[in-house]
Amino acid sequence: MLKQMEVDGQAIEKLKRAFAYKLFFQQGSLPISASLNDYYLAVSCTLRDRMQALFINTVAAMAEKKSRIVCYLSAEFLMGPHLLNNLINLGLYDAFARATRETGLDLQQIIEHEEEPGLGNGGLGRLAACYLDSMATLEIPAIGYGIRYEFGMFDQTFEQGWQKELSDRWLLPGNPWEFKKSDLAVEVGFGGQTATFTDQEGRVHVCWTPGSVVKGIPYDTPVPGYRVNTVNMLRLWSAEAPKSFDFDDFNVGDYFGSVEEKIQAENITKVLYPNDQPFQGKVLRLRQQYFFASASLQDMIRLHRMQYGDLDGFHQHFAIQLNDTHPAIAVPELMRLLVDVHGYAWDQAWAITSMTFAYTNHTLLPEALETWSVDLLGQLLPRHLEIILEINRRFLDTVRSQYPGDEDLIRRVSIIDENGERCVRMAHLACIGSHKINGVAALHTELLKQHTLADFHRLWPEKLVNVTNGVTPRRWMALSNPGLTELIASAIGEQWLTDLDRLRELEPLANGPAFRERWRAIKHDNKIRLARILRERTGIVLDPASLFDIQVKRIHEYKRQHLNLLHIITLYNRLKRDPGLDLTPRSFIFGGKAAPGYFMAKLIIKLINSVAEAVNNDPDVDGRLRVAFFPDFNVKNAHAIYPAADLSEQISTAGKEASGTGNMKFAMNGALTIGTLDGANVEIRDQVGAENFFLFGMRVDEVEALWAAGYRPRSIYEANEELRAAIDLIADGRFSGGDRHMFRPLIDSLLEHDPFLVLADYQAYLDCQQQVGAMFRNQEQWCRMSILNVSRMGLFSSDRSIAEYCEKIWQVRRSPVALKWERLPSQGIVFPKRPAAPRF
Ligand code: 26Q
Repeated sequence: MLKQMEVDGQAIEKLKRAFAYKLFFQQGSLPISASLNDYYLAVSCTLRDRMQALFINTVAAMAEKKSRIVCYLSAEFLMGPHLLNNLINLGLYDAFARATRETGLDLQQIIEHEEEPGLGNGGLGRLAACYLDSMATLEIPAIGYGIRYEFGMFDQTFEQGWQKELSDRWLLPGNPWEFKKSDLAVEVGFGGQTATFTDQEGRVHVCWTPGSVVKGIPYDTPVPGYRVNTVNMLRLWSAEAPKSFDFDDFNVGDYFGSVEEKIQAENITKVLYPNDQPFQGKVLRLRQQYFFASASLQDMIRLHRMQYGDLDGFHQHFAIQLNDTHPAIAVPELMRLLVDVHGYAWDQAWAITSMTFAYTNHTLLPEALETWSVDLLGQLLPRHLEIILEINRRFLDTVRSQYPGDEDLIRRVSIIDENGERCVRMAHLACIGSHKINGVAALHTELLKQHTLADFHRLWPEKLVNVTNGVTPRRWMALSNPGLTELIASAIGEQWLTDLDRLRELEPLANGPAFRERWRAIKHDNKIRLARILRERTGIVLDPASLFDIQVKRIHEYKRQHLNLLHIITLYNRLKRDPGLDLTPRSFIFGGKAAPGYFMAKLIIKLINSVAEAVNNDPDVDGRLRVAFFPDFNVKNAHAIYPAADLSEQISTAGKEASGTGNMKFAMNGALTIGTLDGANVEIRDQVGAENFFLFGMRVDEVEALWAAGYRPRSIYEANEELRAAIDLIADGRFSGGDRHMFRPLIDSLLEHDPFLVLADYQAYLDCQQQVGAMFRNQEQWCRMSILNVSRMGLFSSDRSIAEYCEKIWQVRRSPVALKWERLPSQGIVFPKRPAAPRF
């Protein structure tokens, strides 16, 4: 086990008493009647109390400091289970394991009981969570601001192979990690109208009278860094009606009208929209975005005014990072607060605003860019529309003076899209309102410069920078792969957990047969663990000696799960044709959710399950191929999946995946990658060396050339016999009980348009997979490559990403927390009449 906090026998006794105390007074239970959930809550609250002193000290230090605080604004935070993560970061695992054991409890079972808060869709939300972990570990004063959805990401089950969505009622068992701060509530307005008036000095002011008001209540969750005093804060906003009942309405008889208003208000934070990528302009979504952006800014402004009196230096004290355009409405909101509410002149307000914000772009898909209808935005936020138009007018004036006569450029960069229904382009608003814009992988940033944001890059060549994504090795190695973590620690110590470049020290060990043996044994154990879980949940039995070939991520056509399927069906055809074929035994494992309204993605899930059914039960296959869909892929399930992979599937069409972060989690856990030159795969391959990476498929320039030349997928189908056989097998109803219609839309899409070039990359993928299969037979060589992959993953720690954000964008430095308030109760507190410092 990793080095732990020194805890003596007395401390263990205290912990044991604390469990009993929590169980009795908080849960109202006795050991004989307590449920596992009671124990989970008792243990979690005991740990939470032990974080409290650090939390209070960190927050007090923030309030006193003159340095900048990073505010990470994100509509999603996919935090994963807290208990084990917090035990590891605080160094208290051993103490808790011992104290629970001596109490007769099983800590592992309690940890397993925790359901995660699924407050995100996938990559973007999980990235925000990794960044919170790294900011705390690097002792950066930071607050994550977001939305406390009552229903997070749906739970996925299958009915006859089709995805079914179940609501995620994550708050029902009780959330021991959050603190409700009712006294820090704010009000957020919607609708209504604006009016202009002139004051005695002849200055023009605008007054917005909202049509309705919603209360935002913050809930704070501590975010402890790894073995440091810093415990940062995740502050999530929940919407409530300002009054529990509008008795005026009640009295005049509009009972339902008043209840309706209350429901409307509380609906704002009811549910997470479960669709990423293709953008849909639902008004509730815009309400969510404005609600949390406004609440968060009001919170910062309150703090700033308490500490400094005015807002002149706001940008020096807060660095706001916009996680994609979802919180971009914060740009006009800060302008409104500065100009309308706090009386700043436009120019000074704009200087403060544009020096405060920075914007991270996460997508290259044009259909995923957020645009809101001008009419809709004007109805919901009339004052913000005026401000956006004024920002645009001034911006376009400067562009016109720089490029006179270039009206085409004006049309392209304008915040308002005038083609068809007038729309607000949120990415343009974010770019104009920020001092820095970043892409999330080197290739992605290059493509932003060349295409999506080319005009902005020409206008401001310094603004667009790259910060390649990273993931936290605490969760994605120490927590989820304890076996590998211990082996590495026994070889090179523990410092790599906060300095991931030190994994390089493993390189020479790749040549040691004994070390390789231990490495392989750990992978084997992890595969047994995953196989056991899969058998319990699906009934499918996997052979841990087979090659575990895994693709887990959201289901999307651009991610090409169907390319993976075509490979499986081709192998199946080969086995059927030649039952004696000498094939490397493989287990194909899929996982991931489809947006409930994304028909093609749901059809792909059905096809995976149908192929699994056919392949797994065919005696000719004789266990050499197995296919399984791991239901309900989420952070908790991911803990068991990444460590068990031999092969990581990263096969998106070149130019479509902004970065990917699963690719990093797999490689850190010793999987080899089969991948295209897309997103961060490019940098992963650069790091591990071309000889340790299975590359295939078209590059971005080849993709562009193919589209320019005219692409006819049907001609590829006609010319490639194995491809034709695979597609025909689906079309003929082999996986749909003879039904030739079921998968027709998928087949038609591939043959007629194939927007993601599945057929164009098919043969290259097959050839590459052939090499994978052959290489896996040389277990010594495979293991050597696995060790080299891990030892060269240093770049992909989120600590490195955060260090880059600090240097290139935020201009903040490490700021260790001194413990002024050790254990308040034991020192006896003297309550001052009024709080001396600003309250968080
Ligand atoms: C927008 C408007 C309305 C409703 C939903 C949305 C929405 C929600 C989530 C749009 C997009 C998302 C999520 C996007 C996402 O996860 N992108 C991924 O971000 C990762 C972290 O940078 C990258 O690694 C992935 O490549 C990228 O796809």
